[in-house]
Amino acid sequence: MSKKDNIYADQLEQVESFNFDQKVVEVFPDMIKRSVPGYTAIIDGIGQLAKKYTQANSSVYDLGCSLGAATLSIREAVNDESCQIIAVDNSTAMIERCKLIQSGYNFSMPVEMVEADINDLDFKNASFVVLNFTLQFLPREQRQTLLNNIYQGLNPGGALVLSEKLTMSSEELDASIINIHHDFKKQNGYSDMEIAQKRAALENVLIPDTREQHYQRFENAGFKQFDTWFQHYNFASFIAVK
Ligand code: GEK
Repeated sequence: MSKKDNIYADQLEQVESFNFDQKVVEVFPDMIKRSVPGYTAIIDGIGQLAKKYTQANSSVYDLGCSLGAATLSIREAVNDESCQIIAVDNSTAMIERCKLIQSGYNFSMPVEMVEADINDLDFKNASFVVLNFTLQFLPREQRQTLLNNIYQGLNPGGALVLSEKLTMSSEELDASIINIHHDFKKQNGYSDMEIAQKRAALENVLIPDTREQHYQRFENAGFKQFDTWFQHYNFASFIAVK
């Protein structure tokens, strides 16, 4: 059981920019479930999609794996010892805890956990790649290059799953869905102050794009087939197939 997320419960004199440090690691499973609508359904869906797209003797990548929730879902669903999962995160605190968690499960699919910047990876023989709420934390100018690299490393028939917080297509709609998302957080026990301070911490750190921007990047990278397979409020998950 993860500890309750109280990071922004007290009034802070100054709200620092959000980063994935030890404090966040301690409460991460609670934080992400209470903050991201549809998170559990997406994690389950990633397992099912992995089962469909993972090819024998290939690699699966979980990019920005945090504590490895998607990795676990894939390991459980695919359970093929001819494949390997490479789970990558550039936060030392996250990857250390991820190693501890993954070692507690005994699935046949080998998993390698790597502390690295996902921009520096050389993707090879990949059949399934996951970017579950990670791309939104990269500077915008790095996003297309990463998608290009993933596309180049994917085998034909392989798939990328990309989950992101979205900006809606009009300002009015965006404001109204953001309000509904804040209500979702309130229903999950966050106070108005916690929501406001977290929002300030994520300013210029989590930079959401529109669905159209994501679709354009898929197209630019070379993907011919892509669609939204899940959406809850302004949180969506896309699949793109090579
Ligand atoms: C999940 N996928 O539970 N290189 C490597 N890792 C990065 C980089 C980078 N350049 N930038 C950010 N990260 C997970 C949830 S959380 C999303 C992903 C959230 C990592 C960062 O350290 C963090 O662990 C993760 O991306 C984003 O399915 O907290 O909203």
